Amino acid sequence: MLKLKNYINGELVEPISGQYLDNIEPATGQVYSLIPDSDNQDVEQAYLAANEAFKTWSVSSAQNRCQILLKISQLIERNMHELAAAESQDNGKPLQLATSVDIPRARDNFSFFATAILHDHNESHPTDNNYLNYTWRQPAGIAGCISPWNLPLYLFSWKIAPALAAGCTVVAKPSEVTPYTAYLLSELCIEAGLPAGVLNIVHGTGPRVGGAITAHPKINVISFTGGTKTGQEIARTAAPMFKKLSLELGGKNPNIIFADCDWDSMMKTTLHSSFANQGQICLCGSRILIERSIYEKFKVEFIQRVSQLTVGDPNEETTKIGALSSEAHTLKVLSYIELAKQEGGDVLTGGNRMTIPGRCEAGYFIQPTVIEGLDQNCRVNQEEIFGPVVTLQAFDNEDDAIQNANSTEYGLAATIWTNNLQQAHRVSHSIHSGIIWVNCWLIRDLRTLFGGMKQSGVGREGGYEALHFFTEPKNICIKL
Ligand code: TXE
Repeated sequence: MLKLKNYINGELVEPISGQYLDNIEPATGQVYSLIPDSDNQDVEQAYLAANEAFKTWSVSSAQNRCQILLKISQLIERNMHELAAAESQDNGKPLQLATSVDIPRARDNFSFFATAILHDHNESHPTDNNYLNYTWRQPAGIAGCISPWNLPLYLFSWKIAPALAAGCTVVAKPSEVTPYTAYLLSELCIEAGLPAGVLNIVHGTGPRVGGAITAHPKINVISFTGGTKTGQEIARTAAPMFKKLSLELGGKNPNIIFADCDWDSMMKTTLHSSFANQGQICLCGSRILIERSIYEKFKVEFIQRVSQLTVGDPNEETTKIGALSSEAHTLKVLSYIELAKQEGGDVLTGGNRMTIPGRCEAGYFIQPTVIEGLDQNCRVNQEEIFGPVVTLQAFDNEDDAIQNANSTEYGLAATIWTNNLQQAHRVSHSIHSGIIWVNCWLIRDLRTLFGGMKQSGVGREGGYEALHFFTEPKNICIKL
């Protein structure tokens, strides 16, 4: 059976304890590889390697870092098919989605930050013509990058690429639920000639490996994407050590549909924003708020189209909805569907676990599910479900829509559908979310900020902000 290894000091190594965890393919429910069950000893080895490598990597030229990161990007492109197949097998997502979104975006993360460092700039401020203040940025140190299972290589590289580009060295931990593409990336880094110790990848569980990274006194920058509860725990550990912290956490995003919207475009994109990646994208619009005058029309057409989405083997080209990431997560999502019924909701379509005959008989599949009749304050409309489950709610006017949209503890993203320009701006300004899409969804320009408000996290990533997060800026003031 395939045995994944840690990537420490430029080499693929076994965990010091010799212990391994099962890695399960969600579409089949079968163990298909073993992953290192690493602990704080492995994290310490990774730290020592990163610390040694920092001496040279942090002062190497931008051109040198650019060339190596571009090489990694090119190798991802060359291995696109293998990486997409690994991502789909590891995570349960349709192969087509991994091929068209996840892996190309991982490739682009490396090429974007590789070239961004060539164009970065710092500020200077002459003061009364007597003094010159300027900002001097240095790599912040050893970065700990911890990523989740929903977009495995995409989010892993989203953290690692800017950290390496900025001159940090890295101790990284992919999710233990989806470790495979991070392992393949370590092979590509060796092939690309990334110097030993610049990137170290330690596999294992959250509390043992992620906990050891967060608690390590010399790993002074932490970039984390995952659940809000985990984010709180990381913040509690990191705060007394005053670590630099970026937390990209959950969402409960509103998708606000006004009556004057472009219907076909809205309907097509809303299907996607509700159920892409089985609803396991922190940016999915899980609360669909619809202007009352079009509520019934929307409901009828949406349910009809949702019920036609093909749930099935991620390898099949026709599959739109693949498997959920794990048995535990599947049970969690199903428990929310039960809770919705207890809270008075009507399941309009879906609502059940599915068995896919053949190879995927024991996999983790749930029908795409649409629920109505729930109060905005009930748990199903307040808590992140992170699965193929959306709720429908009607609103009477703009104020009503804004009030409902802002009614959760989360503030990651929102989508607004309207052809009224003033309304689009007004509502965008009133929604408490870090990202707002108007008449579109999931468009990412790597130059733009990314991140949430409220319980969706702290720190914005994206563009030069992401590079600068991994630097320690100084102001230097010189008398002229
Ligand atoms: O995430 P965790 P889980 C949400 C979603 C999901 C819930 C829990 O609602 O149902 O979070 O998912 C590592 N110290 N999102 O439990 O545990 C862990 O090993 C340091 C939203 O899978 O937060 C993994 O590498 N690290 C989301 C990473 O944290 C720890 C994506 C994320 O796992 C740790 C995923 C600890 N104590 C889930 N415990 C998004 N925003 O995209 C765990 N980890």
